[in-house]
Amino acid sequence: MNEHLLKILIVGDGNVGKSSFVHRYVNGQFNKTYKMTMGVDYSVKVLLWSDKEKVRLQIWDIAGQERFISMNRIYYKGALGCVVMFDVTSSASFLSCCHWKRDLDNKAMLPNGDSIPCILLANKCDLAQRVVFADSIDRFSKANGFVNWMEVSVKENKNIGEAMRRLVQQILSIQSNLDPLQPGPQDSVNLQVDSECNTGAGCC
Ligand SMILES: Nc1nc2c(ncn2[C@@H]2O[C@H](COP(=O)(O)OP(=O)(O)OP(=O)(O)O)[C@@H](O)[C@H]2O)c(=O)[nH]1
Ligand SMILES: [Mg+2]
Repeated sequence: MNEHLLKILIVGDGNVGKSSFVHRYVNGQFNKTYKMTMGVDYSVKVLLWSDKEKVRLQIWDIAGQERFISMNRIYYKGALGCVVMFDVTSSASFLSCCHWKRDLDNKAMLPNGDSIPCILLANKCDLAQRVVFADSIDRFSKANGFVNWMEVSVKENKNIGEAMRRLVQQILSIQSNLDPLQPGPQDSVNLQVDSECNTGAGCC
C-alpha cells in the first residue's frame, strides 16, 4: 500500500477553536473549556484513502495568541496544506485571516513556488450571535486565494471530516502534478520578510 505523509498547519486567532477542531477530528471529542495552546501542539491521524493508498496526516496546531506568533516560522517548514480558521461570532478573527494567509504565503510554499493549498473554515456556526455571513466569507475566500471555504461547528461535529477530506484531496491532486525532480517542500521555505497587511476590503 502507498503511504502519503502530509504535514498540515492549523492557524487562526486565539480562541477560534483550532485545538478543539483537531481534538474532534483526531479523538472524536469536544471540550467546552478553553486551554490556550502555547507554541504548537502536534497530532497524527491516519486515513485509509483508497484500496491502495493510506494518508498519514501530521497536524500542527499553531498557537493563535499574539505573543507566540514571532516564533512560528519554524513550524511552517515542509507544510503541504493549511486550515485558516476564524470564529463567526468575531469579526476581528475574520479580518485576521488576511494576516494569517499572507503570513503562510511568506513562510511556506510548494517546490514550484506556488502557495500551499489552504482552506478557510468558519467555526462556531452553532452560535446564534453570529456576525460574519456567507456572502462576505465567499468574497474574501475567492479574493485571497483559498481553495475553498466551509462553515463548521466543532461543537456539533458539523463538516469536520468533510473539510479535512477536501483539503487532503486538494493536496494529493497538487502533489501528483508536481515534478518529482524538484526539491521537496522541506527544502523550500520562503525567507521573505513579512510585510504589512491592509485589513480593508479585498486585502492581501
Ligand atoms: N460554541 C462553540 N464553541 C466552540 C466551538 N469550537 C470551539 N469552541 C470553544 O472555543 C474555545 C476556544 O477553543 P480552542 O480550540 O482552545 O481555541 P484555539 O483556536 O485553539 O485557541 P489558541 O490555542 O489560543 O490559539 C473553547 O472554549 C471551545 O470549547 C464550536 O464549534 N462552537
Ligand atoms: Mg489552541
